[in-house]
Amino acid sequence: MQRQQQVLVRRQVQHQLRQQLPIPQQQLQFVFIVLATTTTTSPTTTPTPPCVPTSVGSANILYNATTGNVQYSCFAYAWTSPTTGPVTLAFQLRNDPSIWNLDDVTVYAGATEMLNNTGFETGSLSPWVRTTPNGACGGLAGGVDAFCIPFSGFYALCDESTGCADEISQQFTATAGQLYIVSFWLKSDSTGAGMSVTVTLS
Ligand SMILES: [Ca+2]
Repeated sequence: MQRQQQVLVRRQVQHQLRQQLPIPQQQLQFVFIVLATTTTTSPTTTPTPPCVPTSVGSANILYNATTGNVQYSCFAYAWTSPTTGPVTLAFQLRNDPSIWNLDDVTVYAGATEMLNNTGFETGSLSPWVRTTPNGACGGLAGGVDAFCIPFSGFYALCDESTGCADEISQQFTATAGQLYIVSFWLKSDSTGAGMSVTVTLS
């Protein structure tokens, strides 16, 4: 039914209610239909990030540190893609004294999640990939294991790369000028020398 007709029928119904006149069956059905359709609209709003995003423009480096927090900490960034095409969100992680734990990695364009296996709840790494841009390094490679400490759910990614950082990444297709809200939770099992984390979008 056209909007003008809907308004007209609604006014007629309101008028008849005020006058306490009997409402024709057809108009009553319309009232029920309007009530039913207005209560089943699904939300399409952007999810609220778990912490306030830092605006980074189109910078490639979102976060870079040589220390870590033993409690899970929230990180969020507002990033605008300078290009249209494949973009890689990458975590370069080195932890000589202990282990990095990473969980709930999300990239939202409006209400659309761009990544898969964001909380590692499949129990495996895919479609994230582990690469070694800094050489073979030592220690245990980044991966999803039962001993990783989750922020939520049952699984997380953990990384015990020593001597140099290995890289965990996932690609998505970006649109030039689109704003993306990136967020993740990160913790280190202990602090000390020989730790680094670098998060990039490029
Ligand atoms: Ca998880």
